[in-house]
Formats: sequence, structure tokens, C-alpha cells
Amino acid sequence: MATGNVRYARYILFAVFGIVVIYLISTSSLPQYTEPIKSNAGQLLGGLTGGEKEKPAQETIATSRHFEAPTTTTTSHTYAAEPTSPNPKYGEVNELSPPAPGERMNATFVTLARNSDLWEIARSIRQVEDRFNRNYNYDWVFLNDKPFDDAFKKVTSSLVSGKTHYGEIAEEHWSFPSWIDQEKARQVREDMAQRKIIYGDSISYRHMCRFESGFFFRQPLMMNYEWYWRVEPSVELFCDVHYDPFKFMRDNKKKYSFVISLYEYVETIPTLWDSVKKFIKQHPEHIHKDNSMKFLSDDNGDTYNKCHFWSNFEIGNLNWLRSKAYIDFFETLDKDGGFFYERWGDAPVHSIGAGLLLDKSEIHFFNDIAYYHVPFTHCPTGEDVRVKLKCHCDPSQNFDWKGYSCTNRFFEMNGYDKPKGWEEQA
Ligand SMILES: Nc1nc2c(ncn2[C@@H]2O[C@H](COP(=O)(O)OP(=O)(O)O)[C@@H](O)[C@H]2O)c(=O)[nH]1
Ligand SMILES: [Mg+2]
Repeated sequence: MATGNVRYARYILFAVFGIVVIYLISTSSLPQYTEPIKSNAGQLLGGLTGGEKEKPAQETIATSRHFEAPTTTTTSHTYAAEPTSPNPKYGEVNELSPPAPGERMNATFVTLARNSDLWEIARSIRQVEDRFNRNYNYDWVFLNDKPFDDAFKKVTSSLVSGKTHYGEIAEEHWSFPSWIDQEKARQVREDMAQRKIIYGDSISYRHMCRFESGFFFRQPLMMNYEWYWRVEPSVELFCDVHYDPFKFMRDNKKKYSFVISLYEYVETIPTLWDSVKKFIKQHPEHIHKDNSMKFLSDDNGDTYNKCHFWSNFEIGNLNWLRSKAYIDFFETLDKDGGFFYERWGDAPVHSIGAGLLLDKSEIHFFNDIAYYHVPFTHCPTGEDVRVKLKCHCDPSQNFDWKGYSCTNRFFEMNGYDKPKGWEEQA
């Protein structure tokens, strides 16, 4: 009788022990696909402070560690009834990289590249896929002023988990418009070459900047989408992206976003602000009453302080770029010829467009998307975020709070508190 009780107690002990072990194993991995972390002030700054809540259990899925039991990865998915993405692989389960649960936005990555950029863009794609897209399977649109060759298509389509599309840019989007005085433009290039202004003598770089400013979002392939994430060759992503930034943008009414901001090289845009002021006068109806003029100008719009969001990284809304307001803005600038008579970059053009046409609350700073494009790094401020997101960037390299960054101004304009630890990185 006593022996029976002891045996019975031992069984209970084993059972309790077993349950505890299973519980510990099942809760040992990081929460996946949670929304970005809000700061104390409720700012959507993505992971600046702790305190976020884990999502309910049905929204977490097995990580690749659990791939030996793929059925468990599919049962909890909550796809929208109607897929919003044209991705034909949508809903397929890759056992090594099970798709994240939840709906998909009508979104795509977009890359402008030459065939010769293949191995540099391959590196970028691999990082974007490893850190984010292998679980989300968004499409990727590649654009080029020449036809893409088979090698480019073969390698890039093998790396992208979504569907890939390849588009050739129409000549009128990559050439001198009729109103440009070619001789005047040639002299400018010669002069800039002598003054050693970066890309100052390049025709193709000017076509590229004009294309990115005014045409990429209305390419036939891009017309299928509402959201884009721009990726350039040779960029790096240093942290896991554990939620869907496209969905974040939609849910939080964002239209444009950045990770790095800085001052533009003044020699490339001496008369850009004159054209902007002309636009403001001609189209006061397009200027948002809660705009970001404070970010762009220190004298209420009289002069430009050269601050801009670095457009080699962008997540944004294509319908906004296709709006009458933005098209009127682009066309006013384009008519003045500064893409060719100077060397206006698409970064200040997009930034001024976003700064004037959008509500300032529609522009988002992604603290938790860690990024490098030569020569600047955005490495999230806050060790807790970096550890949680498995970041491999050196925080001392973070550009955000250095003197040449404009991110400080963005925080001030919005009344955001700077994240803890920013002083050590200034
Ligand atoms: N198809 C094509 N893409 C280009 C050309 N020039 C630049 N790009 C692309 O435009 C983007 C910006 O060019 P990049 O050389 O990175 O300029 P930077 O980042 O300002 O130094 C990259 O995605 C390039 O691949 C060109 O002549 N043809
Ligand atoms: Mg680049």
C-alpha cells in the first residue's frame, strides 16, 4: 500500500517535471512577428524601450528549429480570406522558413540595377531575405534601362522567396526631356568634373536620379502594388525584422519612412529650393497644414537647411507618389531642369515632397531596421533592442546622433524623446 503511494507520488512528480520541461522549451524562443515596440511616450519608434506585450499564442509560429514537425507550423496561420498580394507562392509552406501568420499587404521590393550589379544586389537580397522576407515572401521588382540578362534573372529569382518581375524602362523615362538645353547641360557636367563633385560628370547618374524622383512608381510593373521597399546593391540589414513593416505602415497611417537622414551636398542643388518655393506658390492647395517644414528649413521656408531622408532605403506608399500633389510637385521641378543643369538627387526631392505634402505624422523613422549603405550605418540605439533582434552592427557606428545627421531635428519637430543611450553615440 505504502509502496503503491510512493510509486503514485513518483509518477506525479515525473509528470509535473515533464510539463515544466515542455513549458520551458516552448517559451524559450523569442516572440516572433510582434508589433514594433512603443516608447514610453507612445511614439512608434520601433524598439526603443522594453515593455512590449507578447502576442497571443495563436499568432506565434514555430521557428526553423521546429521544422521536423511542419504540420505545427501551418495550423495556426490566420491568412486573410482574400490574398492581397499577387505573389503566386502565397500560402505555400516552406518547411525551412515557414511563412509568418497574418495578412499580406499589396507590396513589393523594388530595385533599380544594371546587369553588372548582379553580385552586389545578390548580397543585399540575401540579407533582406534572411532577416525578413523568407517568412513573408513578398515579390521583388527589378528595373533597368537595358534588358536584364539571363544570369541576372536566374540568380535573383533563386534568392527571392516571392515572385520576381523584370522591367525595362521606357526611353522617355531615361533620357533628356525636350526642354533641356543639351549644350548647357554638357557645360555643367564639365564644370562639375573639374570641381570634382561626386557623379558631377555623369549623365547616367542624372537619368537615375530623375527616374527615381518621378517615374519608378508608375512603371507598368509597379502599378500592381500599393507599397514598396527600395533596396540598392551592397546594402546591409543588421537586425531581424520581426514584424511586417508594410503592415505597420498601413496600420499606423504612414506614407513614407527612413532610417538615415543627413545634409545634402549643396553644390548639387543650388537652385532646388527656388523651384520648391515656386511650387508652393503655384500649388498652395497641395501643401499639408501639418507639414514638416521645420525639418526642412530653419527660417520657416525661406531657405533650405539641406536636411533629407536618405532614399537608398525607403518603405513608402506608391499611391501617394502617384497622387496629383506629388506629380505636380515633380513636374514643377522637372520643368526647371535641375536634374540636368545641376545634379538634383532623388533623396532631397522625395524628402521635400514628403515633408511638404504629407502630414508630419505620416513620416516614420524605423529605429529597429538596422541598415548600412556606404558610408553610413543606422544601428538601433538601445542594447535591449539589439540583443532581442540579433543585431550584428557596431553601435558606436550609429550615425543617428552624430553632427551630420538630421534625425535629431526629426525628433525635435515631432516632440519625441531621444532613446536612452543616445549621448554615448553622439
Ligand atoms: N539600370 C541602371 N541602374 C543604375 C544606373 N546607375 C545607378 N543605378 C542604380 O541606381 C541606384 C543608385 O545608384 P548608386 O550607384 O548606388 O548611387 P549612390 O548610392 O548614390 O552612390 C542603385 O540601385 C543602382 O544600381 C544605371 O545607369 N542603370
Ligand atoms: Mg547606392
